Order: sequence, then structure tokens, then C-alpha cells
Amino acid sequence: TWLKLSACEFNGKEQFQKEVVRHVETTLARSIYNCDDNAAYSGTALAIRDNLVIKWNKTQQQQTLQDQKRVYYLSLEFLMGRTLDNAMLNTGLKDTAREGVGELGFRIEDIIDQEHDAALGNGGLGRLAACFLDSLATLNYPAWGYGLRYRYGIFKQEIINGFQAEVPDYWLDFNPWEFPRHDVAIDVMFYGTVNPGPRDDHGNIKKVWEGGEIVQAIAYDVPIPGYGTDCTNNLRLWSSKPSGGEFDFGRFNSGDYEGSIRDQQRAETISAVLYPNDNIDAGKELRLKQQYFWVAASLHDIVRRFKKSHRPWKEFPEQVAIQLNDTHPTLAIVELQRIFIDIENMPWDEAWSIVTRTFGYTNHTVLPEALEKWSVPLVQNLLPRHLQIIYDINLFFLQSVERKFPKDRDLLRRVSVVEEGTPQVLRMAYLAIIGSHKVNGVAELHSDLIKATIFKDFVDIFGQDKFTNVTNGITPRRWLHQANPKLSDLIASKVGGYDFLRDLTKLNVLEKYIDDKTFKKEWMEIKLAAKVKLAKYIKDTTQMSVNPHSLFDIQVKRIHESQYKRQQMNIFGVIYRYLRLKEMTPEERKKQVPRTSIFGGKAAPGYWMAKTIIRLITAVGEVVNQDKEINGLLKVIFIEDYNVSKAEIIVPASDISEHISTAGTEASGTSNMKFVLNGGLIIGTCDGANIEITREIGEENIFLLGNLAEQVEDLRHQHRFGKDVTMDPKLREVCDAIEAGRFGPEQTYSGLIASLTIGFDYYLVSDDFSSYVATQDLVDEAYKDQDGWATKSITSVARMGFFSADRAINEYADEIWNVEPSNIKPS
Ligand code: DL6
Repeated sequence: TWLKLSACEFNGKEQFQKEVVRHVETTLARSIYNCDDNAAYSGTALAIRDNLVIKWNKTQQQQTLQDQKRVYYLSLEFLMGRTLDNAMLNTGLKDTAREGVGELGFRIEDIIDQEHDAALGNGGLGRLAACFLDSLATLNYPAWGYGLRYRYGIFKQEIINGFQAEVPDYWLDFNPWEFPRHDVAIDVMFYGTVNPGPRDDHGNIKKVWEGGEIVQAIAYDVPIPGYGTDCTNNLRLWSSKPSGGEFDFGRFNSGDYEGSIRDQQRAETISAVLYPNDNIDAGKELRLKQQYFWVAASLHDIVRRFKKSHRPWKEFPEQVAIQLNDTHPTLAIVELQRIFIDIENMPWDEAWSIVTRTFGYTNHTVLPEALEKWSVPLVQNLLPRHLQIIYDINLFFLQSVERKFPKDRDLLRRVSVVEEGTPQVLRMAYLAIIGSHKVNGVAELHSDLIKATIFKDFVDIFGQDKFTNVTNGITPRRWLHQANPKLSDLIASKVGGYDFLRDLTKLNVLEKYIDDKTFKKEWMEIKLAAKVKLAKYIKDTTQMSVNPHSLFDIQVKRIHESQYKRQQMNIFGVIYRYLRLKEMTPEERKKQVPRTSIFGGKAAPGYWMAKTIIRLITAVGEVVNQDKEINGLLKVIFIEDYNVSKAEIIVPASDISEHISTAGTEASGTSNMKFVLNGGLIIGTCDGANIEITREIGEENIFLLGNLAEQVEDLRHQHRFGKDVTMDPKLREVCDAIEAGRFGPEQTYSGLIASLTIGFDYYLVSDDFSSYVATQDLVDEAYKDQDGWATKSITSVARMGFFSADRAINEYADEIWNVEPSNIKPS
């Protein structure tokens, strides 16, 4: 009976419309005559969601029945962006929805635009996790993501008088994509003490962790649809609640009204807010609480699921692969060991062997300031039992190192999880390496660098095989098909349909059309249309007019306090261009390629230097954009509040995008891949995935500049100790213009200039500036030849197959997780 009664997916436009109207009238309790875009969004989202939920339930049921190995992707950030458009495209319902809402008097684009971004991430790391979820589902891998359900995602950025201001991002007003599971509530303990308990089966006195504060983790599930498959995976996000009810009636009755809700507030604070730091260790107790809260709940859930299968513990690593997205979830290693030895009474060695075969660790940075370290007293207080286990893990590890490298005491000091100092700190990356069977970097150069530098000793200890590379990838579904449907359609018309979205290497068929004039024309018209769309967006949001026929030069990414992404080099280059334009005669100016320099990106709230860069960009815009003399040959735009949905407008519109980090600092970068996949060329350094992009698309299709990673150390040494270190003269000219107050009070920028001089120019702007400016000249020259430009653009796209997140996920599945796709039956 249940089977006969179970819900069905709708088919066709009429049924879809009925569902939308039903949801508007009953779920939202609104009259259809009073239905605005927002209500239409809600109705549409709920109708699409219903379809998704049916596939989701079936997938989960089938995966459970098939009892296969599952992947669990632990990430403190999932930068999902909007869901509706992606869900419609992945389930093949967008045309139905477009027609359906069209007849009801709405435009699907306006409806899509109503959705609030789910911005539970800072940048590359969180967006990578979101791309990976899309690929895991598309490739039918049984996989769950585990993260935190922050009440506030990354802050919203406002630009007020040219400066960044932050506004909280409360995104949960109406979120049809999540399902609270109040029955999945897990108690997580903090603080307390460790006391001797009864003897275990082996005669050892057990350690009992007790008397701590308990917080409840409540699961919220989000369906993740694959493209062109019924496979719909699960993203489980944890929200924190007080465990003993929300309200202390005792306190309330005695008149302590504030006290009566204090526990509730304290518990809820844990999942309240995403730390807005990109590539830097926050080091705060609340952050550590978040980490433990999330991994404890996730591990409990994973172990509970495994136990239902009644398999012996030794089969745990054959059923469970857990990937640590950076070191943020490293405590999961310790928690699993604790569960095994303290709760399941397993001997240490047996437990540790299971633990290390279960975990894999992905490193996303070599920047020292981003490598997590936790103060020992902090961990002692918050997680006393875990600290004991960490000490034991470290002890057994150091003993094994000593056996292998007797008498090398300095090696023991270097690789110990505990770094000496006041206070002592725990090096989480070392713990992650010791507790995992594979460690990977995210682009070839990055993986080589971590082996040669920060993890060198561990390569000597564990051997090369433990360390591998999986170059990042992006999902072509969101970053081409969804963001740039016209280009996707044109490609599909040449490569034999939309299969390329599941096998991106099929793009290589495009190379056959390099000399096809009609195709090239269509290609460039699509690029122009994307630029017109962005120009309109800029006009609507900033009131600035930009010329869509000018060269769009875009740099959108986080602005980091240490400035390694080097937006400052870009804006210095813009100033240099402006100074040159000012010197030119009108005749000379006529020969110049008009350029629109577009920036976007957030600076973490406390970051003065990063905010100074934003101010310089907006100040240069204020001067340049109204300078009649240069006649619109240069415009400078800062797009406020850069996020995933804005990226979907920006990425298709670039002629050139900038990926100009100091060589050896950007682990991979993924926006470089997005821009090239959309037919934009890139100007970049030999860093991160730029190197592999060059290898794939060919040197003639990319504008490379600057010093190489192997030169960086020498140059830094020269800056500090060399005798005649002078600033590049072109850069000097730029600094002089800034110091002369041409872009507002020079004091505003004194720190930025000082970083180049008394700060020893750690990120080598002066060393790379000449090359940067010269390469920008090459870009101008190349752009004058529009036919040649189109050839570069098409050839690059044709060769981007490697950068699909599907390829990356298949590599993880084969080399790290040892997991097979499941056999999801179509409904
Ligand atoms: O791997 C994803 C992404 C890379 O593309 C970027 O190059 C890298 O900077 C970023 N790393 C982080 C590190 N965060 N922490 N900790 O976000 O990862």
C-alpha cells in the first residue's frame, strides 16, 4: 500500500504549473492573484524540490541496500551559491519550468534571481567542495558531505565612500533546500575531566571523560542532484542547540530572565557564524569548538550507520572513506580513535590501523600563516581526553621515527605534533598526515612544493607513495552550462549534443572549427553578449557606464592581508597605464585599445592592508572614470559583494582575467579554470594550476609573466640582504603618483607603499612589475587582432577537458578512496 501511495515526480508543464500554484496557495498561503516574483520563486523552488526529494529518497534507499563503500567529504565550508537553477538543469526540468512560469506571467530569470546565495564559505576551498559534491552525484558515487549550518554565511560587503563595510548575511529566511532532521540529534561534549574508570577486557584501567558541557547537534539535510542521473546525494549540515531544552525555568521563575536563555545562546553560538578568514588560521576557542562539534557529530553519524550493517570493525575502511578538506576536520582522526578505544573497547593498535586506513587529507596551502596550530592549554581545557590521545599518537609516531632514524633528535623535534614554545601548540597538518593513508596537494606545482618544503621530513619518514597530487577541477554544469547557456548551446551544436557536460574531454572536437568563420563569429557574438550583460549589471549597481567593446580585464578573488594574490600589482598597473595615457597625444590615444579593469573580492573585516587595496582601487576609479581627457580609454570598476551568483555573470564576460600570485603561493586557483572554460584568456604567473592550464592549452594561448617559484627565495634574500636593491623604475613612478596624492590623501596608502620598501616587498611586486606591464602590452597587441583572439579563445576551450571536477573526483575515487560508482536505477 505504501508503495502505491508514495509520491510521484511530476511530468510536463501542466503538472508543474499545478504544483507551483498548489504550493503558492497552500504551502505559502497566498492567493495566486497576489503572487509576486518572490512568491513565484518559492512556489517554483518547492515544486522542483518535490521532484528532487523523490530521487533523493530513492538514491539513499538504493545506496543503503547496495551496502557499498561510501565517501564522506568533511569540509568546514560549502560555498554552494544558488540552488534552483542548478537543480532545474541537473534534473532536466528547466525548459518545462521556463514555459510553465512563462504562461503564469513570470520570467524564469527573474524567479532565479530571487534566491539568496548559500554563502557558507570564504573562497576557493569552499567552492571546490561544492563542485566536488556536484561531480560525486553526477558520477553516481555514494557520497555525503558533512559541514556546519552557519546561521550567518560570509558577510555581505558594502562599499561606502570607497571603503569596505561589512553587513551580516542572514540567509535562512526562506530556505526550501534544507530538511531539518530533528530525530537526528547528537550530544557533543566539551570541557569536563578525564578520570580513571573500570578495567577494560584487557585489564587496563579505562579513561572516562565526564562532567562536561553538552551541546546538541541537529542535522539539516540538503539534496545534491547529479546531472543527467537520478543519483541525488546528501549534504548534512549540523546546527547547534542546547541539550537540556531551550529554557531554564528555574532561573526564569527566580527572575533571572537573561540567565534563563544564556545556555541556549551559548550553545547556538557554535554554529552561528562562518569565520571570514581566507587562508589564515583564526586561532579562536569558538573556532575550535566549531571544529570539534562538527567532526564529533559527523563521526557519530558515520559510525552509527556502519554499525547498522553488522559488519566487523576491521571492515570499516572497506565501507568508509573520509576525506579531510584541509586541516579543519583533523580532530576527526582523534575522535574516531577515541570512539574505538574508549567506547568500543578496541586495542590501540587495531583501532589506529583502522583509523589510518580510513582518512585522506587534502592540503590547500603552503602559506605559513594558514597552517593551523592550536594552543595546548586551549585543547586541554576544551577537549582533555583528546589531548591525551593526541599525545599518545605523537608518542607512538615519534618512537617509530626514532627506530627508523636513530639519533636524529632534531628530526624528532621537527616532526613532533607538539611544537615547543610558550604556550606549546599542536601542529594540525602533522596530525592529519600521521593519521591519514594519503595526503594530496591540489595542483602539480603545489603538490611538489609541499613535498619539498613544509612536509619534506614526512616524505622521508613515510615514503613518496603516501603523497600524491590531485589537480583541482570545476563543474562544467554550473560554470558553463548554467552560467553561459548560449556558449553551452553553441558548443553542443558542434560536438554532438550535451554529452560534453559529463565528459569534458569531448570539447576537443571544437578544434575542427577553428577556421569556420560563421562559428567564430557566433563565438565572439556570445562573448560580446556576456559583456553587454555585465555592463548592464555594472550600470544598474554602480551607475557607471562601461563600453562592452573595450577589453574587459577582470580580477575577482579574495583580497588577502598578506597580499599574495597581488591585486595591488594589478591596480599599480592600471595607474601606470593611466599615467601613460595622460602623456599621449590625441593621435597616439586613438591607437590604444580601450580597457575596462574590473575588480571584485572581499577582505576579512580586521584586515587593514587588504582594505587599503580596495580603497586604492575605488579611488583610482574615482579619478580615472571621470577624466574626460582620456576619453573612456580606461575605466576602473569595483563590483561590490562578489559571490557565486555574481561570478556567474562575471566569468562569461572576461576577455582577459588575472591570476598573478607570487609564484609558489597560490596552491591551485580554480577561477582561472572557470574563465578559460568560458572563452576568456588569462594573464598569469607560473603558479598553481596556471602551469597545467598552460600545458593543456598551449603557451601561445596564455599570457605568462614574472619570476618562477624556484627564483623566489633568492629574490627575497636579496631584498633583505642585497646591497643595491632598488625599486623597479616603473613601479617607482606609480608610487610617486600615489604619494603625490593623485588618488586622495597619501597617508591612506602609506602602509601599502611601505610593504614594498621597508617591508622588503615579500611578494615581489617590484621584481615582477616590468614583466607584468610588458605582458599587458602584449595583451593589447593581441586583442587588436580579433580573429587571432577568437582562435586563441576557441582553442583554449577545446583543450580544457582536463579541468573538469569529474576528472578530479575520479582520481580521488581511484587513488585515495577506492570507491566505485553505485548503480542508481532511473526512476
Ligand atoms: O584548493 C582550493 C583552493 C585553491 O584553489 C587555492 O589556491 C587555495 O588558496 C585555497 N586554499 C584555501 C586554504 N584555506 N585554508 N586553510 O582556501 O584552496
